[in-house]
Amino acid sequence: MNKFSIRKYLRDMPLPFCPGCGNPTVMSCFLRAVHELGYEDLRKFVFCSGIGCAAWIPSPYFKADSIHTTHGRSIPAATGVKLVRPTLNIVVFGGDGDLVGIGLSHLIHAARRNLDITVIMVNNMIYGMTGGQMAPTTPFKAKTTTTPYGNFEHPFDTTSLIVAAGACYAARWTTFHVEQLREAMKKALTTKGFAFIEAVSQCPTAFGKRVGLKTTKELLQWFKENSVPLQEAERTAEKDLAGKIVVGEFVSRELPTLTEIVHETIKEATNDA
Ligand SMILES: Cc1ncc(C[n+]2csc(CCOP(=O)(O)OP(=O)(O)O)c2C)c(N)n1
Ligand code: SF4
Repeated sequence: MNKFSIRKYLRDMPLPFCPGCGNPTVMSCFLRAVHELGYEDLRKFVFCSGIGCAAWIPSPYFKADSIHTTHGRSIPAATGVKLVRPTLNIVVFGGDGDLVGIGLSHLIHAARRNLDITVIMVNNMIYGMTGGQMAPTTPFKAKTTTTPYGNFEHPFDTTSLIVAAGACYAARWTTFHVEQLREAMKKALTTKGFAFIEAVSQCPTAFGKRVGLKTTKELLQWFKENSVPLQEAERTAEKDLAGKIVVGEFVSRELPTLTEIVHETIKEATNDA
């Protein structure tokens, strides 16, 4: 295998992320995964993203075809591309606000339909790009610009939700766990069916400074100290998991995909006609 060079996959443009942001880590894990799977370029991929900092990971920086949609609507665009170009790898990148705030129903239904795409959700627990408003993933009691006295609500366990909706592959890691994140991305990309990765990631600018974790180092330390492997979490009382990040592979299974069923149905209907 050739030596990994991130430049091979990127256009020559400066990235838009703040210093210490987790998005470049997620980007680099993904491109390494692509390299280790033997792709010398991104010609076999189409990337879809909505609006938000994480949505800038693929577009326009990847040397690839990409669709930058409106906020929350990346999965409907990905659905259309996959149905008409079933042999391409369709990958959605988005923030937690994009995918489980405004875009939640699309995400659940894509998992239920077993749409054969990979979704990478960068969960920085906040609306980063718009300045740090509370998201459906913001930890209980966390201070944000819209919850200055602390969040009243409990966050979604998105990965478990997506498993329950029918995904074939789902895993959660943090930007502290770069090797596991890259391996999970490789599995997601080689899964037949709906694959979901939750990459818990640091936003020092809009999240960290408000919750008293001012630097990237402190945020990564927090991820390290509060992560609980899934097998251990299964033996732990629910109350002891409050505020913890359960990490690991939540599901890996094979089921017929939407594209297979749609194309099979078209073939049957055409033969009957
Ligand atoms: C329909 C619509 N509503 C609201 C917005 C404003 N908006 C842009 S990005 C965003 C949320 C960004 O948060 P997230 O998706 O978590 O991504 P991050 O920036 O944290 O990576 C919002 C509310 C918009 N662009 N369009
Ligand atoms: S606001 Fe947060 S998520 Fe957005 S680029 Fe800056 S550090 Fe990253």
